[in-house]
Amino acid sequence: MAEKESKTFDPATKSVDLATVEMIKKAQAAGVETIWDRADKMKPCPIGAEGACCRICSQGPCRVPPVKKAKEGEEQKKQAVGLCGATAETIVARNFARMVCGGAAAHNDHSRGVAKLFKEVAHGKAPGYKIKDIRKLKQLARDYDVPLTEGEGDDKKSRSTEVIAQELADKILVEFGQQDGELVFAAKRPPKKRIELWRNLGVMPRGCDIEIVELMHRTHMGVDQEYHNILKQCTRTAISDGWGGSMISTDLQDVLFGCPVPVSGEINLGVLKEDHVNIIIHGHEPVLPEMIYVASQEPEIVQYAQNKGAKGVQLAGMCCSANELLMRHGIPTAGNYLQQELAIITGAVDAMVVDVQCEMQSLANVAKCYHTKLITTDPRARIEGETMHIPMDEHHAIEIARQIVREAIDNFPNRRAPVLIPDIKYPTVVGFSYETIQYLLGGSIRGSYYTLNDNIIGGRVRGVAGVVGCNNCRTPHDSAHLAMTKELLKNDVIVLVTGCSAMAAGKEGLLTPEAAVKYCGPGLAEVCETVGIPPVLHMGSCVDNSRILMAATACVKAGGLGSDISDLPAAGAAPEWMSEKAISIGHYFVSSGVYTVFGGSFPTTGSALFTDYLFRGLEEELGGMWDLELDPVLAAKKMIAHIDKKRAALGIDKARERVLFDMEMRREMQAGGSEE
Ligand code: XCC
Ligand code: SF4
Repeated sequence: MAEKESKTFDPATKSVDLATVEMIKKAQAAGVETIWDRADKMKPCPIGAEGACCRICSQGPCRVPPVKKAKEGEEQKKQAVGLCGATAETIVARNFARMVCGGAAAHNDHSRGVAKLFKEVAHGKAPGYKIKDIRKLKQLARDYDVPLTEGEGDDKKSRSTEVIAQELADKILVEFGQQDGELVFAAKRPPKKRIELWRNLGVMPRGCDIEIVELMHRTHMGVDQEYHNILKQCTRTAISDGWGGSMISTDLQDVLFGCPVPVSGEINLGVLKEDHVNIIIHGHEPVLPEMIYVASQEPEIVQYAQNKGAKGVQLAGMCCSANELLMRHGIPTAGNYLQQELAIITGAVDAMVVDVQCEMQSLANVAKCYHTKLITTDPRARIEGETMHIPMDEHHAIEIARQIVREAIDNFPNRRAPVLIPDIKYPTVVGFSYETIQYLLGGSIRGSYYTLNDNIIGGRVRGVAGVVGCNNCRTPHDSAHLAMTKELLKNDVIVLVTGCSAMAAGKEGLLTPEAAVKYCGPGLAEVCETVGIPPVLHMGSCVDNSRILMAATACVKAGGLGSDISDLPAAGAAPEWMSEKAISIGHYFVSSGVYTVFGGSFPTTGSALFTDYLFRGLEEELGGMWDLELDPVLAAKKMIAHIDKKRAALGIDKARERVLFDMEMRREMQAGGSEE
C-alpha cells in the first residue's frame, strides 16, 4: 500500500509575508493547529457563501442556489423558493441586511462605550483619563450646538472645558437611543447634495440603535419581502454606522487620546523582543490599552519586570487596537488579523490581552500549547477554555491595567523553549488623520484640501483610492492588498488605508516616504516627494474609515471636483474582506457615493437580480455601487477606469494626458543626450 500522502500544505502558498510563512512553518513543526489547517479541512459551504441559504425560521434551513442555464432544447429550471415562498432575492437580501446589522452593531456599540467613558471623564469620574484635544472638543461642540461661551455683552465668558464636555456627552449619548430626527454628523457633515439625496430617499438615519433594530425586525420571518425595500433600510443602517457610530468613536477617541499626527513606528512580528516581557494588545477599543500603555512605562512596573529577569516591557498591537496605539503613541504593531495565532507561536508572548472583535476562539488552544496567558477584558467577550478574565472598569482603569501588566510579567519566567521571533519588521510613518492631511497640504492657517484637488485637476494625481479591510484565510494573506495597492500607485492613484490593509502595506514598506519613488507613477511620486509623505496614507483603525469620509467631503468642499462625493475621481476596496463590519463599511461607502469593489467572494451572488441591483442599479440612486473582482490587479484597473470616468465627467481628463505627455517629452529630451 502506498504511503499516506502528507496532508501538510506549503506555508509559502498561504501568505506573501515572510514572517508569517516562517511562523506557519514553526507551527507545523510543533504540531500546533492554525486557521490554515482548519481551512484546508473545511471548505466553505457553497450555498451559504452565495447568501442562498435561509435559516431564519425552523421550517428551514431553505436552500435556493442559482440554477444552471438550460442547454438548447432543454426546459429552463426555475430557482427554488423557500418553504414560505421567499424568493432568492428576498433570502439573499435578508442575509446581506443581517450582515450590515452585525457590522453596524459592532461599530455603534464600540462607539457607545467610548461615549460613556467620555461622559465619565467630563464629570471627573474616570481617573487617569483626560480631555486631550480641546480643539477637536470645540469642533464637536459646534456640531452639536453646545455653546462655547455664556453670558452676553461685557459679561460674556468662555465656558469651562468640563461644562462643555458634560453637555456634549449628554447630547451624543442621546443619539444612540434617539427615535426621531436625524443623526447630527449625517445631517451636517457630508456635502449638501448628499444630505438632500438621503433625505429625499428616506434613508437619513434617525438614531444609532433604531436602524439596526428595525432592520433585524424587517428581516424576521415573514416581514419585509421586497428586496429594494430591504436594501433601503440597509442603507439607512450603514449610514448610521459610517456617519454615526464610527464617526462618533473616531472623534471622541481623538478628543480623549489625542488626534493622530505623523509618527514613526515599526511593524511585523519582529517587533517582539526575546529579553522583554511581551504583551500583545489585540482587539479594537483603545480605552483600556491607553492605560496599559501608561502602566507599562511606570518605573515600579519596569523594576518589577527587571526583578523577574526581563529587560523591560514591550507592548505590541494586533488588529485595530494596533492601529490605535501605533497612530497615537508609535507603539509597534505585531501584525494583522491572520497573525494572531502566530504571535503566540513565537513562544515569546507573555500575555495576549483582548477586548472585542476579530479575536479567534482558537487563541485559547494555541495559548495552551505555550505559556501565554490569554486575558479577556470585556464583559461582552469571554473566551472558553483556560483564559483569564480581568474586566475593564473605567473607574479603576489604571489599577486594572497595572494588574494585567503584572500578570504578564509574572508569566515571563514560565517561558518554555524554543522561542523563535522572526527577524522581520519594517519602519512606517503613520498618523494621517483627516486634520493632519489638511495641515500637511496647506499649513495650519491656509490648511485646505485644495492643494490635493489642484494636483488631481492638474493630473499629477489621477485619483484617490481607499484600500481597507481584513485578511481572509481563503486568500493568500496580504497578497491582494499589496497587488492592488501597487497597481494603483503605479497609475498615480494615492491610496488611503485603514485596518488590516494598512498593516499589510506597512509590512511591505509602503508606509514610508521612500516608497514614492519605488512604486509610484511619475506624477504621484513628484507630489509625495514635494510634500514629504508616503504614497500610502495610514488613516487608522476600521472605525477610522470615517476619516476617509471626512477627507472625501473636504475634497468636495475645497472646490473644483464637483459637488458631491460621487463626483470625485475616487474608489474604495476591501480585497481580503471577511467580517460583517466590512460589509457595513462597504455599504456606507456605496451609500456615500463611492464605487466599492470587494475581493474573495460576495455574499449575494445567490441572486443574480439582487446582485445586479447592488452592482449596477444603485449607481443611479446613490451614485455609488458595489462590485466583486477576484483578481486584485484587475480590481485596481476597474477602480482606475471608474476614476477616469469621473475625471472625464469633470472635464479634467485632458489635463492628465498633458501631464503624461510632459513626462514623456522630458524623458525623450533626456534620452536625446542633454546631459546635466
Ligand atoms: Fe478585523 Fe479591525 Fe477586518 Fe482586521 S480589518 S480583520 S474587521 S481587525 Ni477592521
Ligand atoms: Fe425557509 Fe421561509 Fe423559514 Fe427562511 S423564513 S427558513 S425561506 S420557511
